Amino acid sequence: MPAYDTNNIFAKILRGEFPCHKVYEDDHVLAFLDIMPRAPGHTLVIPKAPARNILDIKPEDYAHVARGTHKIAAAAMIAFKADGITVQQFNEAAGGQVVFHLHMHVMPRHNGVALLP
Ligand code: DGP
Repeated sequence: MPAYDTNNIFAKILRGEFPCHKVYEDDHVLAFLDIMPRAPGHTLVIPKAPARNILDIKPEDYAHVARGTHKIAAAAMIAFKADGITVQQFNEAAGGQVVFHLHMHVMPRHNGVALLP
């Protein structure tokens, strides 16, 4: 697996070099709106630790990502009056990953409404 690229777009967002619409931040994670939302409120949760994807991250850092994802999912249910939440995550190009800094997609869902492609 290739090494972590410190110039990926989410690393730049973490360093404040590129803007984002921030939803939540703590010492370990940042959550912000996806620039190409597949559902209203589509949010990405990323670790502050440099990790390419789930194959690369330390378990203790992944625990922070899980905690942040749990928090955002619960908040999105309320904020978007959702009927459910889809959590999705891709690893390496073969696994559908495009940006190579670990991120969890949190997508509020409503009955009868499909995700955008
Ligand atoms: P994937 O690695 O397949 O999960 O796709 C990357 C996702 O990240 C995709 O949903 C679009 C989103 N994205 C890409 N570039 C940016 C960006 O500069 N800002 C934000 N907020 N989202 C981005």
